[in-house]
Amino acid sequence: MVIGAISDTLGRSVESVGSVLSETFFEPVIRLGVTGLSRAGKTVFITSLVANLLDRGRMPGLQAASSGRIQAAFLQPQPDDTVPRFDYETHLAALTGRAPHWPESTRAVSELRLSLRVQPSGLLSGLSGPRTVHIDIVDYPGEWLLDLSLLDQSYDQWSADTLSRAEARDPARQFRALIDATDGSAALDEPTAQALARSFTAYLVEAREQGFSDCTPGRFLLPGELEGSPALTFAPLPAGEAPRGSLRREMVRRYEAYKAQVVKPFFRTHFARIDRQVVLVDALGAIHSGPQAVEDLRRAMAGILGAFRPGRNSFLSAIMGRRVEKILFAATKADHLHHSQHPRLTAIMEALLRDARDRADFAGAKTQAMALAALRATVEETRSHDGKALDLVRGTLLDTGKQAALHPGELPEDPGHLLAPARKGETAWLDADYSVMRFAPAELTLKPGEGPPHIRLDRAAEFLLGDKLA
Ligand SMILES: Nc1nc2c(ncn2[C@@H]2O[C@H](COP(=O)(O)OP(=O)(O)O)[C@@H](O)[C@H]2O)c(=O)[nH]1
Ligand SMILES: [Mg+2]
Repeated sequence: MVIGAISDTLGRSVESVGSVLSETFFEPVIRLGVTGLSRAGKTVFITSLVANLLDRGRMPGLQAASSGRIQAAFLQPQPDDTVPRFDYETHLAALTGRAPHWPESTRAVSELRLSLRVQPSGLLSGLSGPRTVHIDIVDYPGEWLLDLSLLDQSYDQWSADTLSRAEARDPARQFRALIDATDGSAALDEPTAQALARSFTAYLVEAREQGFSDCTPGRFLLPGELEGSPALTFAPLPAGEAPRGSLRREMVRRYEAYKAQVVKPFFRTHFARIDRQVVLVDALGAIHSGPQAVEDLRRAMAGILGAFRPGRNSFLSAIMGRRVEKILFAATKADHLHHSQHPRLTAIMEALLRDARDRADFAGAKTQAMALAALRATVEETRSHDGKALDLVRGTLLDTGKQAALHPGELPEDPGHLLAPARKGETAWLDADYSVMRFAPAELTLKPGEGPPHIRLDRAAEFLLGDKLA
C-alpha cells in the first residue's frame, strides 16, 4: 500500500515536470477562460472565435493571422478527460446552417483544445521552424464565480445580505412570506427545508429573468448534476437560535457543505489554472431592463472581477497556481448598435471596469474593455427621419422572422449619465428609452477561408492571445 502510494506520487511528479518542460520549451499551452452570466453570449463567442481561428479571412486585427504566420489551425483532444467537451460542431452547425438559429444554452463547464502552428517572428524567425501553441478554451458560468463571496461569509452574514437584497425585489414576495411563517429553531423537517429551497430558487430564477444579475448561490440557477442534492437544499433564514436538530442548524450545515464541496472544488480544478480570461457582459440587455438592472450588473461585475484579485481571499491565494495575465471585459451583441454608438458602449464598459479596478488592482493583470459581436446578425443603414439622419441596424426578428430596422436609442456620451441614476436607485431612465430586439442569426454564404462575420473578434483575440503567437 505505502509503496504503491509513494511510487504513485513519484510518477506523477515526474510527469508534471515533464509537462512543464514541454510547455516551456516546446509547446506552450494557454488556458483561456470564457465566462459571463447566463445568456451573456459565451457559447456564441467561443464558437465564432474557434471558427474564425480555423478560417482566418476575417481576422485582420490578429497580427499572427494577417501576417500569415499562423500556418495551420486544428482541433485536438483536450487534456482534461473528465470535463465535457465544448460541442463546437453542433453549435457551429446551428449558427451557420441552412436555417440558422442560436445554439442551445449550456449550463456547466466545458472545454475545447485548439492548436495553432505558428512561425515565430523577430530574431528567432529565421533560426527555428514553426512551433505549436495549444489554446485550451474553458467555458464556465459567471454565476459560479460570484459564489466566491460566500467563502468569506458565515451563514448568518450571507442570510442577512441575501434577505436585505430580496427586500426590494418583487419576485421575492412569496419567499419572504414563507420565511415569515417558518420557525428556524423548530426541529428539522425535510419537506419544510425542501419547500424553502424551492421557493428561494424560484425567486432567484425570476429575479434573473427580470434582469437582476447578482443571484447567489450560483448553482441554484445552474445546478448541473447537483440538482436536488442536499448541498443545494438550503435557503437563507433570519438570525436566531439554532439548537441541535433544528432547521436552522441543518441550513448552516448545508451552506457550509455547499462552500466546501461545490464552490471550492470549482475554483481549485478550473479557475486556478486559467492564464487569460474574457468576461462577457450583456450590457445592452441590462440597459434595456433599466437602472436597477444596470446597478445590479455593476455589482455583479465587481464581484466577478474580484475573483481575479487573489490577495483578497486567503483560500484563493493558496490555490492559485499561476496568475491571470490578461482580462478582457467585453460587451457582447454590439451588432444591436450602429457602429457610431460603439465607442459609447465601450466607454460604459470602461467605467464599469474602472469601478472594479479602483478598489484594488488585479495583481498585475492587463485589462481591457471592448464592445464586440461574436456573430454579426445585422446590417447597418442610415435613413432620414424628420430631416435628420438616423443610424439604424436591420436584421431578421427572432420572434416573427420578419425584417426590421431598429434604432435602439442613443447611449449617452458620458457613461455617468447611466451609472449615476443606477447607483441612486432610480426605477426608470428619465430622458431616454433603450430598446432591444432579438435578431435571428443571418443566413450566411461563407467564402473558403472565411469564418462567420463578427465585430472586433479579431481585436479580442489579439489582446488575449497575440503576444503568445509572436
Ligand atoms: N445579435 C447577437 N446576438 C447574440 C450574439 N451573441 C449572443 N447573442 C444572443 O444571446 C443569446 C445567448 O447567447 P449564448 O452564447 O447562448 O450565451 P451563454 O449563455 O453565455 O452561453 C443567444 O441565443 C443570442 O440570442 C451576437 O454576437 N449577436
Ligand atoms: Mg453557453
